[in-house]
Amino acid sequence: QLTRNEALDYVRPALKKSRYEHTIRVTDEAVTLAERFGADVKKAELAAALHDYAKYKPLDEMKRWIEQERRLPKDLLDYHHELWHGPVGAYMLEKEIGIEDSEIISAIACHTTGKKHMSVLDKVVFLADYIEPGRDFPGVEEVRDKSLTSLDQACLLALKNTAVFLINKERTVYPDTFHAYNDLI
Ligand code: DGI
Ligand code: FE
Ligand code: FE
Ligand code: FE
Repeated sequence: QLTRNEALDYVRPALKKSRYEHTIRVTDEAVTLAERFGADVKKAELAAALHDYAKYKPLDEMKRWIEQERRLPKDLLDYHHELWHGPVGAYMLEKEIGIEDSEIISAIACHTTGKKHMSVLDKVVFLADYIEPGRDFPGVEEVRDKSLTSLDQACLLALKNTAVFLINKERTVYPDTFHAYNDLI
């Protein structure tokens, strides 16, 4: 299995400096949350280190992946391309460096939107990405407070904030975000 530093070294050239620094903070946060809520710490660390790998991949390349990889949901193409990097990154990493742990793949794939029946590992990576210390959007402090005691309540609040934010801007909301939300209510 890949080490933390091997994973970080792999993604570094694919990211901007600020995104790489975000990745390190997410990785540290994911380890903390995994220890707190009983997820596999190594898997959380690896999934977090790799989660934004595809963030800057060209849109046409990501589009091709969605069209050609049968496991990728085709409806992604009907939603904002900002949502593509999680699912596409997960399968690119599987192909490129042989990440084949389905729990790690899942956590990377759903880190932006969430999904129905999220595992503890999925939630840890999703939440770490939302609350890492570099984030300062409205409401994040309340999610951080909840993350000290309840993984589910913290994820629920994060999902709620995101959905409300998108709705207020009259942007589309990917159905998995609602599925994740409904699941936690
Ligand atoms: O890649 P990061 O910037 O670290 O964070 P991310 O992967 O969580 O991306 C979050 C962005 O995605 C955020 O600006 C909101 C946007 N977004 C667009 N449509 C949706 C969405 N987020 C969710 N959860 N659901 C959507 O439908
Ligand atoms: Fe992301
Ligand atoms: Fe996120
Ligand atoms: Fe991220």
